[in-house]
Amino acid sequence: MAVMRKAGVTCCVIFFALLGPMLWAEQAGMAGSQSQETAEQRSERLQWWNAARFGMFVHWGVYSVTGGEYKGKMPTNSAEWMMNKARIPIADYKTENVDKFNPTEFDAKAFVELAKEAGMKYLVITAKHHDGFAMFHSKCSPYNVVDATPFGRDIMKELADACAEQGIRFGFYYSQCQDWHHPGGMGNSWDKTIERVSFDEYVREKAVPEAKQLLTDYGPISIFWWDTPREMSKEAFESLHGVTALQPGIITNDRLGKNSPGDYKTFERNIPRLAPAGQDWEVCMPISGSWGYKKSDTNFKSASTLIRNLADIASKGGNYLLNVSPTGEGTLLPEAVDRLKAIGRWMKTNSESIYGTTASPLGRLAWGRCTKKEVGDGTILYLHVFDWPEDGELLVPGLKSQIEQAYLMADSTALETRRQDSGIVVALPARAPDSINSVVVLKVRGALDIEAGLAMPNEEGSLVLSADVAYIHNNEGADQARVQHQEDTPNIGYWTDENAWVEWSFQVDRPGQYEIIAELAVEQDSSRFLVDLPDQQGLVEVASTGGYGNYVHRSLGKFSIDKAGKCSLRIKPDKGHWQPINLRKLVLKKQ
Ligand code: FHN
Repeated sequence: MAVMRKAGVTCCVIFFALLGPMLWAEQAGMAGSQSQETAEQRSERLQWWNAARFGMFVHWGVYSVTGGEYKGKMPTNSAEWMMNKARIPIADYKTENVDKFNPTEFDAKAFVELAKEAGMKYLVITAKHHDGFAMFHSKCSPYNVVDATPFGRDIMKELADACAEQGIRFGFYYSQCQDWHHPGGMGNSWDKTIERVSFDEYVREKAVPEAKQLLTDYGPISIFWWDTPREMSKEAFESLHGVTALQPGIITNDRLGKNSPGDYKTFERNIPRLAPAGQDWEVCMPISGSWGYKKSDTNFKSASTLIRNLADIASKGGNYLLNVSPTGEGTLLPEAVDRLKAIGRWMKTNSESIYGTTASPLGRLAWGRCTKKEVGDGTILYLHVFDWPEDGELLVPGLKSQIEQAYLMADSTALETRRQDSGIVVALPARAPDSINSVVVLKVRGALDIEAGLAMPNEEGSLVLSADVAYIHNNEGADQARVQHQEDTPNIGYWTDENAWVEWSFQVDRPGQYEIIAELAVEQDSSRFLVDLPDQQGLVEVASTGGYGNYVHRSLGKFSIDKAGKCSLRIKPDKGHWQPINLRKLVLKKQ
């Protein structure tokens, strides 16, 4: 047995690591408009955003003239990175792209109409991307769409006006650190003609004045979407952060500075398997492979993927910011238009199951996803059925509540429900109304009564209790322990608090002896915890596995379970002998 050290040592290290973002958050709060905000005011400010669930992201810049191609070569990255990847000198970028940017087909009104038709409630567009080119009439740099291109129109103004007219919330993307054109901007290491000035000078001369202008001259701006945070001076950070105060009520993302949380967390391209605890969040994702228009990019996601992504994200309480890429003519490719229209058709029938919903109260659902709305003293559950059951029986596992009404969202057909031990069964018609995602509406009377997802034994009688189906008793987040992901696999981590414990409920078909094997990682020394089953408890000590990323399978011993039926297993830190562990799963092997 390894010599045990006081748990506090490891806890402190992790705790300090967690303090970083909090300090930045305080700093950010001091500099910004929302410094004195209460939790209630904050949730009011984000109310529209949380209800929206679906927005349009637009990456549009002068790189679209050549569709991401430079002198016959197509760099592998997203098209908006063409200047960087092909190491294009500023002078060449001007003649090849800026001087030729003339998207005469662009129609802001029609563009916003399409976003609206798709069911999107907000639109965020690249006012300036890393190439440093302003897609608006910048007052501080002639390197902008009005002064430097044959087009000569302020695209941001046209879109801001069209959004205001059509009731779509409008936001700007702004690349505050990378600017491959300004001599103080970050990122351009290839153009040796640049006579360097400091980053702070760039922030003073360009980034702050441009951000100010965007937040002053373009009407109500609902979102400011910073990108690619880098280390910067406190002055630079505060001056950039401070400008957002120009628009009271504005919402910002988490990409202004390193460790600056903004109002919400961003995920890029991928949907997290589990929602981040206690945070607002958004997934941004290109409709095809590239953010900016790229001629060679035919990698469009299917309408089915996009519709299911939207339901998946909403079922976890997040927003979907779906990116489109206008061409050099100012239009979207038919592939993108078709997909937006397909989403719009689905939303026409089903948007009630997306807008204003919150995360699913149910565990993992084999057939699809669930979103929820609280109405009066009841709850509506929207069951997003991706895989229509062949036997016509849809099991809502763990649901115990009384069902007031059940019907198909597509045509209001009433559906029969019945209760069984494992949950509520909804009787469905033979054919799914929608092959991609059919929504079944369940109106539940009174408070929701749900039994945490019951893990079921496999054919050999073994049970797998994974981190993502555990119930974490962490006093609503006050005690540290939560589900996180490493290499895309969930684990219960940040378990720095001896008061936090976890519990699984499962079904036992065959009572008897079970060996419990844990997949876990322990950073240092050893950690002791209680394995608590109804018929047997045992203190177990596990030695260090060499690091939080070093997962091993360790037997925790043999335990007996005397009765068949519902059972629960708890893992509780042994106070004073606890070192944080990362726990991926327990496997209960029938002996
Ligand atoms: O480098 C950019 C990229 O071009 C694109 O704008 C995405 C959108 O989230 N953000 C950056 C990478 O994180």
